[in-house]
Amino acid sequence: MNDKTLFEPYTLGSLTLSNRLVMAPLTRNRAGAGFVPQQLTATYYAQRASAGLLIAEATQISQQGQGYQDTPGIYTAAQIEGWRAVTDAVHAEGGRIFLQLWHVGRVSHVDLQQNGAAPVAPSALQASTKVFVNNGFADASVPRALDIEELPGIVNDFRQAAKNAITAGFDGVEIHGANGYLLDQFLKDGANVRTDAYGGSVENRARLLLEVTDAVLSEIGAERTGIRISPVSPANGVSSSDPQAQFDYLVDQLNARSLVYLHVVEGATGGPRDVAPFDFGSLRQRFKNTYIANNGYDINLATSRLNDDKADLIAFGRPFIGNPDLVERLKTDAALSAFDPATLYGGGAAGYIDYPTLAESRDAHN
Ligand code: 8OZ
Repeated sequence: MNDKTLFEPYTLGSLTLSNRLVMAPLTRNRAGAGFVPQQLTATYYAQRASAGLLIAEATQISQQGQGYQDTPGIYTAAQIEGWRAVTDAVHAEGGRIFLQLWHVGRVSHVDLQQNGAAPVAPSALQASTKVFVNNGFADASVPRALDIEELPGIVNDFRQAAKNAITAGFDGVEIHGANGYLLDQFLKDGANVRTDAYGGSVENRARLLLEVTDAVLSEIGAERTGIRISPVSPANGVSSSDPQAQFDYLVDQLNARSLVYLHVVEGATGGPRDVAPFDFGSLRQRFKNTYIANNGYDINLATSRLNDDKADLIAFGRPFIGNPDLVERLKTDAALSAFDPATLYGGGAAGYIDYPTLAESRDAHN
């Protein structure tokens, strides 16, 4: 047996990661005015820099791409500057950090859009989901279908956001193709009933995501471009009649573009892994670069999937919230701390940067 562990270094493109543990992107709604990341956010990520790779939270590429209050952006000079403080703090701790590029599509609210406009979507079908806005949860607004002439603008917003992320000091970007947001809405026929070149067949539904990928690649290079997908997740009200055919095709196309990694939410996002029949091994086998597995992992499942060669890196999400030193805790078989759900979305330092490391909690007791 080759006995791979989570705690050995790993080569990702041109980067050496200190271990195989990835911090999954987590939405925390703590951006300041102008959707600028604050110093608190630099502290939060620097505290977690012992992960082999940090994937910073979903970050909108434009105002149109925003779906929740106080999420950060990467389309203004002030946002780039705010993120620069984050990447500097992480790099000073020896960490590596990618930024997740996000357009929410129909998972938004008129109060978050310019001049109260309707959110945009592949088709004018309302998402059955809630968004966090005006300090509470509200139904996602009824969207309008994007005109085919608007799609190049969205592709260009992703391209510019990737460029901005590199300017801000990120080691790379992750295209958010998961969880029922814009690119996943195009992929899945429960949300996409278009009759043009962007709807209908498996190839047509993948077109926007692949155009975005090509634009990002041409801007920053394949070695700095990863992608996240969630083939069977019902997150934010999406559904697909043919997920295996759709994602086998998509992953073949992504593989041909030599993206640095494929990050897969295996099952229902933040929920059961076995939500629907799906052969994730097929994606693993089709994609020759790094496969990052996510969803409901603990150390035993992580180790067994690495040893069975089902994944190269394992992404943990929520356990990182209450355990800034998650790597050390897993390595030493220490107890994990729970997080406070009341401070998950929004607020300040409390429940964000005040979770102690093991060593800090021992000191506090002495
Ligand atoms: C939780 C709350 C808001 C957004 C995702 C970006 O699911 C998110 C998200 C998660 O990918």
